[in-house]
Amino acid sequence: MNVDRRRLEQSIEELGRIGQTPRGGLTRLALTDEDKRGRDWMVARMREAGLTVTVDQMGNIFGQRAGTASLPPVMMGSHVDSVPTGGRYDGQLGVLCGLEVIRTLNDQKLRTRHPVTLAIFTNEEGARFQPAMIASGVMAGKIALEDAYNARDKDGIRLLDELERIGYLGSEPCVPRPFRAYLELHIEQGPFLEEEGLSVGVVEGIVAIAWSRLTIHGVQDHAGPTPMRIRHDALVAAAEVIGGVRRIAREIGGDLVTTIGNLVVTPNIVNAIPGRVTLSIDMRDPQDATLDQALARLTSVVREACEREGVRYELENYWRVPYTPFDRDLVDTVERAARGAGARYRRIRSGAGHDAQYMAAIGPTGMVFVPSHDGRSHCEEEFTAIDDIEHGARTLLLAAVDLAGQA
Ligand code: HGY
Ligand code: MN
Ligand code: MN
Repeated sequence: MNVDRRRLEQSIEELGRIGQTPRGGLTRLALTDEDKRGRDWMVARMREAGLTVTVDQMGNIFGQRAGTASLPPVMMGSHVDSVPTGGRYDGQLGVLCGLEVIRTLNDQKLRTRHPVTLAIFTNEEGARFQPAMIASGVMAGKIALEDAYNARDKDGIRLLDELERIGYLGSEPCVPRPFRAYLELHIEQGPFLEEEGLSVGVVEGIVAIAWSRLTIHGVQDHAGPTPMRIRHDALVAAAEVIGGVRRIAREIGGDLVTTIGNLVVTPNIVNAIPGRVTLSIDMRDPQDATLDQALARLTSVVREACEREGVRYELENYWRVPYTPFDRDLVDTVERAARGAGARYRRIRSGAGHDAQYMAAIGPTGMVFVPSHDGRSHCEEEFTAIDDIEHGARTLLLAAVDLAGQA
C-alpha cells in the first residue's frame, strides 16, 4: 500500500500558493486572512475526504474518519501557520501527508478499528502570538486558556479577537482528549538526514526550549551634544548582551544553541541615543540541566552589561518546555514502518519544537522526519524533495494503519 505521490505533490502546490511570497516561500501568520484561507482550504479537503470536522476553543481543527470500534483515535497532525518569509513545508507537510494517508485509506476502502483523526493546531510558530505551540499547550493543560486568549501580537491585537474575526473560535473544549497515538510528520529543519543520504528520521524526542524577553531602559538623549561620559545607551548594553549570549553557547558547548532573533530599538532614529531596547533570547539543549545552567549565565551576562552602562532592565524567562522523549513503543512502530516503506532512515532528535512536544504530555506520541535541503528552514529556501516526502508519507501511512488496526 502506498500514497498517491502525484496527488500529494498537487496538494503541496495548491496549499503552498495561499500566502506564497514572490520568491516562492510562505508568509501565513497565525489567524491572519491568509491563515483563514489556508484553514478553509484544508477543511474543504477534509470534508471531501468524508471526515467529520470539528473546531475547538483554540481554533484547533479536527477531521475524524470513523473506526469500526468506539476506541480512541490515531491522530496525525501539525500546523498550517508559518513564520514571515518562511517555507512551504514546515507544518504544511504534516497536515498534507496526514490528509494523503486518509485519502489512501479511502481509496483502498480500508476500515480501521480505531478512528483516524487529522489535527491542525493553531499558532504553532509563535511568530505572531507567543509562545509557540500555544494551542497544543492549552490542550495539554500547560498553558491557561485565558492566557492564550489574551496573548497579543506586536500591534496589540488579541488572539481571541482574531480567532473570532476569522471564524475559527470553536465550541469544542480545548482539553486533553484521549488518543491511541499522535503522529506528526515534519521536515527535519537541520542538515543531518540529507548529509547522510537518508530519507526518513525516526524521532526519539525533542530538545528543551527556553524563551526569555529582555527590556533595557537607558536614557534617551540627543546623539550630538551629549558627551560620552554621561550617556546611558540601551543599545550599547544590548550589544554586550548579544555578544554574551553567543559566548554562553560557545563556552558551554555541546548541543546548546542560543539565538537573539528579535530586537526592537526606541526611538530607532539616527540622531537619538536609544532609550529603550527589547530583545528575545531563544536557548535550547537536550539536557534540562544544561539549559538551567545557560539561563543562570544569561542572568549574570545581563546584569554585568547593564551595570557597566548604568541602565535598568527586566529579564523575563517566560516560556519553558522540558526535553521531551517520545513513547518507546511508538518510536519502534515508526521505525518498523520506515523499514516497511523501504526508506533509508535513522533515529534522530528534534532541535525544533513541535505540537508533538505538548501532545506527548497527553498520550503516546511519535514523529516522522523528512530531510531539509541544505538543512535550511524558517526561510524561503526551505525545500524537501518529493521522493523523500513520498517515503515519509508512506512511513506515516504504515505506522497509522499498524496503530489503528485493520478491521
Ligand atoms: O520554535 C520552533 O522550534 C518551532 O518552529 N515553533
Ligand atoms: Mn513546524
Ligand atoms: Mn517552524
